[in-house]
Formats: sequence, structure tokens, C-alpha cells
Amino acid sequence: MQPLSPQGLVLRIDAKVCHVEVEGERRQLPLAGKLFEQRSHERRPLAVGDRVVLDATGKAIDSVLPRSSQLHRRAAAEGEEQAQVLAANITHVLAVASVSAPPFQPELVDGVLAAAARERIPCTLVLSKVDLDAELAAKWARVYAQSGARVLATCTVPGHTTPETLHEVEQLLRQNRSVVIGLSGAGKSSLLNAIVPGITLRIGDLNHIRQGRHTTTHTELIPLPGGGHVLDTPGIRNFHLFCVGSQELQFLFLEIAARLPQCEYRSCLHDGEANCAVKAALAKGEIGESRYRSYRTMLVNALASERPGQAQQTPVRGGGRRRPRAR
Ligand SMILES: Nc1nc2c(ncn2[C@@H]2O[C@H](COP(=O)(O)OP(=O)(O)OP(=O)(O)O)[C@@H](O)[C@H]2O)c(=O)[nH]1
Ligand SMILES: [Mg+2]
Ligand SMILES: [Zn+2]
Repeated sequence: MQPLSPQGLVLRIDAKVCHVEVEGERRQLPLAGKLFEQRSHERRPLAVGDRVVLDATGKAIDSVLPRSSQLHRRAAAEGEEQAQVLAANITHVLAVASVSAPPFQPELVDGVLAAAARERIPCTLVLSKVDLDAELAAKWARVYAQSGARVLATCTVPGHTTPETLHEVEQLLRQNRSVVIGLSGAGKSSLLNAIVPGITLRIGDLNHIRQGRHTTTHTELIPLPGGGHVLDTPGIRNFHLFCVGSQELQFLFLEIAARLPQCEYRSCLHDGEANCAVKAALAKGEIGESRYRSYRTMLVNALASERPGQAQQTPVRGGGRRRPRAR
């Protein structure tokens, strides 16, 4: 009988080699050309967190096992749209966004939350550097709590730390395989250093980051001493959803999805139709303006890609020919 091919866990991917944990040891294996043929819509055939099967020699990757989940975004590529898988087989997304330095970017955060919702991966928003602006921190915490997201405000500066929320993040990390994602300089690596005993990830200075350089340069899967794994990632500048449909989008914003049944028109896209419950909630301040703005920007882009050949344009306004919901 033939021996079973060994399996491994992808810990890190460099330009030509891939670091894989096989039977408790770390091996560097080449990225074989045939892997690139298996997933043509993805920019790279493998992602950190993937489980792989090695060939009989144990020195090359033969295939990638199906993923239980993936966090992916639209890759910045020319021509046909491609996906960039930032992490595979994860059970939790930790979106880290500083309230200041660098400034909070709602559209990026909303992209990450929507991508996690799309894959049904639980997500936590960490509002980092709350020591820099308590008022802004309270504002964003309100907006996202209202959206239905779990929000934790943190500070890792010695002497000013937020022990309760850091402890909550620690618990989440311990119970999950989490990917930590956010702008460069948001404080992702600092957060992990403050929480995980024994790790010393490189921390950037903000001048370096302002020059467009990342401190963390590759995604690394780190086993945690008390259980769980965490993937520290290099900073991202934007987060656009990969091939999202205009009808799908509304389900990725929890506070919009919750109000759909109250919209008069079944096909309501919440962009000017009559008797729209989402617009009514927005007017009452029950949905954050920045959240609605992000939704609408994504909607315009989704509609534009559904009608190839047409430039990005404003979605159809008014209830017009749409059929009202049967009451
Ligand atoms: N004031 C303040 N500064 C912080 C806090 N956390 C981190 N910083 C600073 O923010 C800067 C960037 O921190 P990093 O942890 O390297 O950020 P990063 O998100 O890992 O950045 P990349 O690896 O480039 O993606 C450093 O100068 C940290 O000292 C905080 O809670 N408060
Ligand atoms: Mg980092
Ligand atoms: Zn509506």
C-alpha cells in the first residue's frame, strides 16, 4: 500500500518559496507552476492558512485542500478582475483602525466588515490609539455599535493601556484563527505585541509609514501559546470587494439588511426609491452617514460592473417600474 502523502499548513509565502509546517517542522517549499493553473481567478494560488498536500518526495506542494473560509478582496490588477486571498481557513477577522495617525478610513473598514460578512466570518473592529482622540473614538464606537458590529477601543501605550479591551481581544485570539487587518501604521503589530506573551513583532515609526513603507512586509501565521493562531498582515491601503453583485451588497451591511423587509419595493436598492426604510433610518440618525456612503459607493461600482461598457454612474432613482412588495 502506498504511504499517505503528508499534509502541511502554509505559514508564510515569499516570492518563490512557501513556508509550510509539516508534522511539527517548518519547511521551505517551491511554489510549483501547476498550482497557478488550479485557481485562475486568484492572483496567487496559495494563501497563508491554506492546508496543502505534498507530493511523494515531500519536497513540493501537490495540491491545496478546499478552504473552510477565506478573506479576499479585489486585486489591483489590469484586465480581468482577480481576487487576492489575504487569509485562508480563518474563524475570525480583527479589523484594526486607529482613530487618528493615520486617520480613520470608514470605507476601508466597511470593506473589511462586508467581506467578512460575505464569508460569514465573525469580525471585531478594534479602534486603536484611543489615547490620541477620545472624542473621535467615542464617535466611531457609536457608529459601529449601531451597525451591529462588535467594537473594542484599545490603547497599547505603556501607562495608558486599556486592560479590559486588551483582555477581550486576547480571549478572541485564543479561541480563533484570526487575521489582523488594517491600514499601515494602525497598530496591528503593536496590538499583538501587547497581548501575546513572548512575541516581538517589528513596530514601525510613523515617518517611515508616511513615506508609504510598511513595517510588516509579509503575512505570517503565528501560533499562540494559550491556543489559537493569529495572522499578522502588512498594511493595506484600500479594500474593494471582489465581484460583488448590487443585490448581494445590501446583505453585507447588517443594519441595512435588518431593514430590508420594511422597504416598500422588494427590489429596493435604498438609493432614492419611495418609502425606503433604510433612507428613513438614515434620516433619523439610526444608520451612520459614513456607513451609508460606503454602501452607496460600493453599489455604484457593483452596478457599473454589472453593465460592462458603461462608465460608473448613478444608480436608477425612484420606485419607477419596480413592483411594490405584497403586503
Ligand atoms: N499613540 C499610540 N500609538 C500607537 C498605539 N499603538 C501603536 N502605536 C504606534 O503606531 C505606530 C505603528 O504601529 P505598528 O504596530 O507598527 O503598525 P502596523 O499596523 O503593524 O503597521 P504595518 O506593519 O506597516 O502594517 C508605532 O509608532 C506605534 O508605536 C497606541 O495605542 N497609541
Ligand atoms: Mg505591522
Ligand atoms: Zn430601501
